[in-house]
Amino acid sequence: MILTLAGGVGAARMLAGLMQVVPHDELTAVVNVGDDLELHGLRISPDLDTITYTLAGAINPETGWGLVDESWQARTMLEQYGGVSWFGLGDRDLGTHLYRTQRLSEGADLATVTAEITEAWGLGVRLLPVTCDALRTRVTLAADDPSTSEFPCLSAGSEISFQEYFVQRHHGVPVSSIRFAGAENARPTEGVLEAIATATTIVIAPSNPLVSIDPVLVVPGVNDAVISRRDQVVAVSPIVAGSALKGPADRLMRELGHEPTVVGVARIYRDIAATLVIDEADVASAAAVEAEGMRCVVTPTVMDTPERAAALARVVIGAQS
Ligand code: FO1
Repeated sequence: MILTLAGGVGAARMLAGLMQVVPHDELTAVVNVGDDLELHGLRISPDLDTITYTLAGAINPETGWGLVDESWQARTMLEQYGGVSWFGLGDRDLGTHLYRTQRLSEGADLATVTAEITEAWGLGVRLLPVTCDALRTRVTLAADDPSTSEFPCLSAGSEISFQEYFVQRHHGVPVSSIRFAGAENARPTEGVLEAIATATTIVIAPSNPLVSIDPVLVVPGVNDAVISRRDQVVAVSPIVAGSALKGPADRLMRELGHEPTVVGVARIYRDIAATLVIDEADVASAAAVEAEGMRCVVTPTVMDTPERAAALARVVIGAQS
């Protein structure tokens, strides 16, 4: 069984590549829930949904989130009322949140509901939320946020939710710290620790190390479990030539004191992963990565076609030390 520690878009592409190479029922993903939010009384799990929709071939290609062939009637009504519309919920996507919210209100846990949703999409891959307990990524601003006239200006030191940072403020304001509220009381979902213990390879997807992978590792028991399998852990750098392919990973790394390079990524992952896979653009840094105590594998890591995602998946599976 191949286990992937997963955030959103980068992880979805990695899993889509692995699906071409490995039987679907041999793939498990432990997915971040720190991006989750409650809005309009609905429970929304962006990373679980982005992975589900991508693997189902139903992701909205323009945005990288939500569903293809989407309509926005409900959002238009919200705008008409002056309701909350900064977080875009399409009419089809709303069906997912309505179903999840109803099932959770009936007492089903997030793992059960996720299994029902992936089953309905016909996915053979097992998606496990890292925890079914409340865990939310919170971001403290390093500066006043003048970036949005339509929302209240926030002063340095304000703490907001991940989605208020990422979407409402367009991740356009510097961050001074991140915390994962609820982590200390969160229990790993049933099956997570066993999957880590029994996987033949553990892939750390090219997701944001600080706001997608850390909130997975922070659930009590998970980090130690991954460390105990370090030789089988292969991380894929989300940073290519000093930049993130999507989202604010490079800026966040810099703002939180990490070098936004593959060496910076190596320093973050070296305790839990024996191997780091970096893009050919960073080949000159391979020796510096190895100097951090990790094996370094150089290969194309930009998964802009299914063929490239499958090629990367083959390298990752074959890369463990
Ligand atoms: N990202 C945006 O930039 N703008 C949005 O309006 C937005 C809505 C949205 C709705 C459902 C969903 O599952 C994801 C959504 N995202 C949106 C992406 C979301 O912010 C994810 O957390 C990011 O992809 C980071 O993981």
